[in-house]
Amino acid sequence: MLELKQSWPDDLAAQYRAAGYWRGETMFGFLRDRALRAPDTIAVVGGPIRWTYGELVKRAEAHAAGFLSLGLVPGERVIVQLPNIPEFLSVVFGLFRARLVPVFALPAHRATEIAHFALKAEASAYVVAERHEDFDYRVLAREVRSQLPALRHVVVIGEAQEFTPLDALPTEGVPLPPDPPSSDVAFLQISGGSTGLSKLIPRTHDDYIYSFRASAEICGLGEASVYMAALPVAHNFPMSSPGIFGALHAGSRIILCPSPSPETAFALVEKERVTITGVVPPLALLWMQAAATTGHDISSLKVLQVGGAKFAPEAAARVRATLGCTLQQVFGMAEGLVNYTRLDDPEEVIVQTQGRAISPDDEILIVDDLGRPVVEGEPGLLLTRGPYTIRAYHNDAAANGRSFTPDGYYRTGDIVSKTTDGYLIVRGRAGDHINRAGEKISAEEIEDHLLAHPAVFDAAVVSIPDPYLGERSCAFVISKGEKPKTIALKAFVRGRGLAEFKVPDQIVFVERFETTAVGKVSRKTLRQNLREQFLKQTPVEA
Ligand code: OOB
Repeated sequence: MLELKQSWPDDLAAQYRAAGYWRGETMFGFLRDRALRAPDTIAVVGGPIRWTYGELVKRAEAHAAGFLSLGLVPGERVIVQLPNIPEFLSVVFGLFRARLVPVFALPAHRATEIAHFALKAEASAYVVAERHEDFDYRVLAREVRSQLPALRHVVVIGEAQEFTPLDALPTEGVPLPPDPPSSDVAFLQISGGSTGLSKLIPRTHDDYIYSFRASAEICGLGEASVYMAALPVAHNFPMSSPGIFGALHAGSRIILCPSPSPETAFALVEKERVTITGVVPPLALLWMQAAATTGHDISSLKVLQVGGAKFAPEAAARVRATLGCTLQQVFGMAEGLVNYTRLDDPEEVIVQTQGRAISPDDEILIVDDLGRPVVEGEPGLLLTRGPYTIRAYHNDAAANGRSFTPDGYYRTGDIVSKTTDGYLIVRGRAGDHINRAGEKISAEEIEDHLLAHPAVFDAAVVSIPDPYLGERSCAFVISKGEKPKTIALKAFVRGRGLAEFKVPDQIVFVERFETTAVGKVSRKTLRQNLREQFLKQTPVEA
């Protein structure tokens, strides 16, 4: 098994410790400390369940014993694919307690993605809930296991069929290991996947805890705060910006919302007196529209965070009037850097910018294509390094070569400009992914799936501006032989075992792709040209 590593140069690590960013806290340790201080405070609410901090810790310890009783040993990787249910927390903190390493998959991921994560991480176990939103995860687990016998255990929350029910695992009698060093990798996050398949992001206890503790401070979280997770909690935004972990660190209450529809979310805001939540721009639009006619009292909501994709200033300007709360723009990435507008920033800053970095030691460089710093205020490529931005992906030398500069900056692929106050404005991006309502889709990954179809000669996938999703995906396809039906081609891609959001929204058949006199144009230029031609012919609706 490959060792999990994430490290910073010694002098910087010493600096981050001296500055008090890295305090030696661990993922399980911080929760245990909270529970010692306030055992009877409610930590998490989901469906009919309400667990106190004390109960959550007890359950996590019981699960830790259960996982170790299966023969898993500290350091082994466990794929966790759970929806917004309280067991997400008890399982994940149980894994932390056992020094097992969660790999966070989204509920939307399917066999191809799970198998890829399992292979790359060399995972030995997989935890799912029996069903969620009419999808049976046992069917998925069966498919993945048949491809990957190394995935020794499948643990199911609910009716387990041939797998291991979480409930049946022993809850004691297995010695638990001592706390890990805080510089250890605590878990693997999944990258948005701008090129090819998603990469695995090793985050340490030190760096991640710093990011969500500081985020909780920026967001004013405290014991009286009620944080609602409306997006899938496995995503970095609702997990740590400040997310469920930041809320627990601050001693707040977490409400797990099963679906982000305004109906469900507003009812929970009213019932649980939610004070802060986070959404992606398309949901913010939907919520603003629904607020006009809702019968629910959402006046407890003080802060609406919006991030994951660019929130148009015109929409941002309407948040306060329609939802009666402060907007906070959040521009972050699972690799590290997160920027926030501050709650007391002038309205213009909140509406027009994507915020400024968490840490005084976040280093931000904005450069041109040749890596030279641009003139202040001008747009350029965003490079960053700092106390919670990774220096390397796990088990992916090629991606590391592309994604990090020799002096350790992460190439975000985002094109931004910076105001004189250090606030970033996202202008676009250099990479070829599609940001579909905050879900990142790699053009290359989808092209490869399309090319696997016998009637596809070539394919180029591009992003098209979309009034609701922000961007949607459009596949330009050259067929060979008989042209397949659009619906059949979409079904084919879906059938390859992919998250539904990756199935092209639109397919356009073309006769050929443009080449230049000197030969083939680059994929990048080809995608750009196709997008431009398409937009000329099909103006985007307002
Ligand atoms: C968040 O994380 P990821 O890893 O799914 O995606 C990161 C990418 C960024 O590089 C950028 O391209 C885009 O998503 N993005 C935004 C944005 N927030 C993220 N683009 C424009 N405006 C924004 N506000 O998406 C993420 C992680 C933590 C907190 C928030 C979002």
